[in-house]
Amino acid sequence: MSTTTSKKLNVKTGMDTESIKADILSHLRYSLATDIETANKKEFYKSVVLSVMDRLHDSWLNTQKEYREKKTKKIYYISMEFLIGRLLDNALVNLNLEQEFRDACKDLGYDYEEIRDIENDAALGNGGLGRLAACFLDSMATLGLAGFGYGIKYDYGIFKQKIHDGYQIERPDDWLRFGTPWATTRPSVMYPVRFYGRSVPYTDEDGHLRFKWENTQHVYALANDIPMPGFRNGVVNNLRLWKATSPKSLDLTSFNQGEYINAVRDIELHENISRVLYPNDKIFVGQELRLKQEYFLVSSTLQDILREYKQQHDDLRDLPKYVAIQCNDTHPNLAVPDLMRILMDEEGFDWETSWDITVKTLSYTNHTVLPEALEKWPVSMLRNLLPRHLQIIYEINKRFINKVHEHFGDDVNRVRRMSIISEGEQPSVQMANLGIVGTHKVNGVAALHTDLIKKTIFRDFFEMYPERFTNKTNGITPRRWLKQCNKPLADLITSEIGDSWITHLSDLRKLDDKVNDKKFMKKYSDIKQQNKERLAAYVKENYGFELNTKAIFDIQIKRIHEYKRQLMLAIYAAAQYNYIKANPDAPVVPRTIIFAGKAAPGYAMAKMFIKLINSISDKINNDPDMEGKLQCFFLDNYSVTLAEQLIPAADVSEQISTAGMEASGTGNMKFALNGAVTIGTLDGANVEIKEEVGDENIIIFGLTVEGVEELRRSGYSSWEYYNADKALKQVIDQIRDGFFEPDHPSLFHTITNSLLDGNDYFLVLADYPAYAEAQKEVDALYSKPDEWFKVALYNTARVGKFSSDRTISDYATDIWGCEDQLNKGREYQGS
Ligand code: Z16
Repeated sequence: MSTTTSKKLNVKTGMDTESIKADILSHLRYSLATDIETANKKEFYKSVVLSVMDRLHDSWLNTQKEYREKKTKKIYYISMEFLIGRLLDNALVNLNLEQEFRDACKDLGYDYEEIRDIENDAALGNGGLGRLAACFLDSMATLGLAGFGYGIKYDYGIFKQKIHDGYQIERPDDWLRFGTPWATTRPSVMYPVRFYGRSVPYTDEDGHLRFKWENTQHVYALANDIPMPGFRNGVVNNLRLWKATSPKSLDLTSFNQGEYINAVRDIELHENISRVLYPNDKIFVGQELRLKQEYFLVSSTLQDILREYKQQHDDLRDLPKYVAIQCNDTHPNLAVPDLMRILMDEEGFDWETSWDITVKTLSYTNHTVLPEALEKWPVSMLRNLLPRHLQIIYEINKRFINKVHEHFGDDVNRVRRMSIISEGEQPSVQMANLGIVGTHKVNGVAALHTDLIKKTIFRDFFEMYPERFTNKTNGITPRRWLKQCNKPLADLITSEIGDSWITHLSDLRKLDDKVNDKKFMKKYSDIKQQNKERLAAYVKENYGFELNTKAIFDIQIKRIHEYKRQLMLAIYAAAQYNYIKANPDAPVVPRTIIFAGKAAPGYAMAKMFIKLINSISDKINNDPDMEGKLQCFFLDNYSVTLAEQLIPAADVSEQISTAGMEASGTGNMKFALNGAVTIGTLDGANVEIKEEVGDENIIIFGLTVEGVEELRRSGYSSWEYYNADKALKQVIDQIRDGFFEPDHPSLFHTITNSLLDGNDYFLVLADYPAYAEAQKEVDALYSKPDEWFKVALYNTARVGKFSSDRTISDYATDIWGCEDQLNKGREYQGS
């Protein structure tokens, strides 16, 4: 681009309020064919975003140009989920244009907050895994890494949750109904993705046996790009989301009328591939449409990567030097056989060369040890849908099993455990095994989790390939999870220690000294109170319910799952109710317990937990004896945007999973950063949070991983715990006997049966007494506000490690081989 054009563009995309106003007006008129008098709020919002986009486009193009010119190594983060949430605040914070846009809106007669709230969340993810991908994009751009996200542009994101009579109801999330101004469709970037057909052998000119994948059907993947700006560094990376479109070459002239209508109707069938996000969290459901989605993502992304690569390089054997591909969980692991297929069938390489390139280019992240979550695609389904890939997988497995024999001798059980193909009634492809064999690095997401995968699910593989396993403790972006969502706290911190923390989160350690600064501590605690009141106003407005802002705000927000043990907090709430009823004059530390989270639509137990929480809440909130002492509330439709309101208002962060089951958790980090005190088990990243904040500044309780193992081995009996704890027994009896649901007294039997006759797999009863004790510690600490806020501040000050900037630097160094790109002078140095 010549300087003159870019100068001209810069005039149009000025950084002052007046030129922003002019652009908003111009977009109303020339992009949306309306004007300030007649536009509605949605149109005004769109014009605002288009004006923000104007201010990103030069940097977006320049960034890509620079990567091309410098032949920068590119990092591709492939993920079925990107839970990016709203983008407006984030873009303005990163461009440093918040005030200007605020003023522009105001001058044009709109309140910025109202406009911001028009935006639908881009909720293209289930939970932690998808949100992690979003934080990583923010950090890659902020660190100036050439990092690109690749995913699917689902028409429908995670379902909208409503609560009817205490039950979860799912509604479609039609987030694209009015389009999104953030995504740019790129007609020039479209690839065919093939399915079905068969693998046909032939002999090439050199007499080698080769294979062709023939008679396939195809759909097209069309690129939609969303800009990912770094924090005030001029970098704008890209999130490319693929939309499925039908083959364009329908020759409609040869059809008679009926065939024509049918052909047009069939377009929809092709487009169904990118229709909807599967709403399952940690349960593998072997649906063919999901497998199609996974291959659709992998195939289009690899075609795009290789096309780009070939424009700049001529030898594919250098691919690992210039490209790193990270698979977010096993969902994109068909990249292993697909890259092999491309290199052999299309590029003419032999097996060994192709394998070397593939393994060195790819790496895979594991996010859970729960066996029911691991993907195992039936061989029969793959044979039908991707016959050539299945053939390659069989060959990978054959060669791998030979290596296993070389390494371990004839150990049939080990071979059976390690085989990529599991034999049996329904032979299937173990996608995790494929990921370990076919990539150079496998990482866990917290220290404890990585230790566990080495010792349990991937033990055999660890013994064979110890150098492949590595830990990369998760992190969160401080831009969204402090600067944006908790502006009062961010401003206070900046006024005390400057703003370097925004990109160097460990600088928050400078706040350690402030614990004895009375004036500072007053401001710090006032901000928490102000955030609680802001949340209370929101709840009042949307639910007509009045939160007691003098109470401890005790919050558990995450997907509903048995292992996360929302049930334990619900039991605690009921036990507090019973205690207050029995001791009306006893002093209690007031508490407001808040839950939010979605249950997978097919997960009956999790849905029953939601109903139980709502029934207990009704009992508590409608009893005048609880007034000023206890409240319990379930907020519907948990989302990134809701988390941004809840987390800054939390006093207590509930992180109470059964030890060994939560791979990392990332909510735990967001709460600690915003000055909530964690009550938690020694699970996932809680272990590392404890190391950072110090034992006195976190409330840890319950069984450890070893304790859980030992208890199970020695013969756990939940009945013993039920009989041993009076308060616990009372609550379980109440749940079982219909106390919370008198019109349907047996409603919760599935829950109580799983706790008692089912022997409580998640050890809720085993941990309950320790949990109740820990909650007493919470009360005691909260009763001494000075002590409490010291602990809270130590949390804010000491969780710098959990910035996703640190996580990404670690990936860059140990997995992606692009550490040279870090800190190339583009980073924000503070002001
Ligand atoms: C998910 O969100 C996670 C794991 C998984 O297998 C599937 C989904 Cl949808 C979560 C983990 O539960 C959580 O502990 C972790 O922090 C997060 O992934 C990111 O690694």
